[in-house]
Amino acid sequence: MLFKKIVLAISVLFLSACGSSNAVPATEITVDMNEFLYEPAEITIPAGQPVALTLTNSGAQEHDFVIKEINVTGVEKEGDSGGAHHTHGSDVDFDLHISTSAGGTSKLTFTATEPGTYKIFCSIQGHEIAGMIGKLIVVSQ
Ligand SMILES: [Cu+2]
Repeated sequence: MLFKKIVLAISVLFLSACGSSNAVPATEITVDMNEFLYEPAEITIPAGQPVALTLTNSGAQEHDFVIKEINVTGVEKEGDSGGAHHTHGSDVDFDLHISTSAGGTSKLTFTATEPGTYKIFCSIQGHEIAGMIGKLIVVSQ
């Protein structure tokens, strides 16, 4: 349902951009983080197109957004609050990772190249086991 709306929004944006540019605008998605969940916990995005993920943290603790293994290109981060808080990994181990301070906002832009279902989790100690997990679904176009 949400994905159809996103596709429609992209189509409208693309049509309105016709003649001026061939660039596909990024799909904009906002995910809120709190103790101890992602809202929404399930995100569906198109493969091969840029996605701009805005992560807000309405909680009282720092949270992060991690996907351990995913094929991505064009990764850009804004407002990453990442500190040395990781208990079972680091940027080196994670294909996608951005941290957001309590009350803060960060932005992660990327293009997922392989359709599939990927697990999202918070790498801060105790959060994943407390239920802070989600699902990223990448669908082919
Ligand atoms: Cu967390």
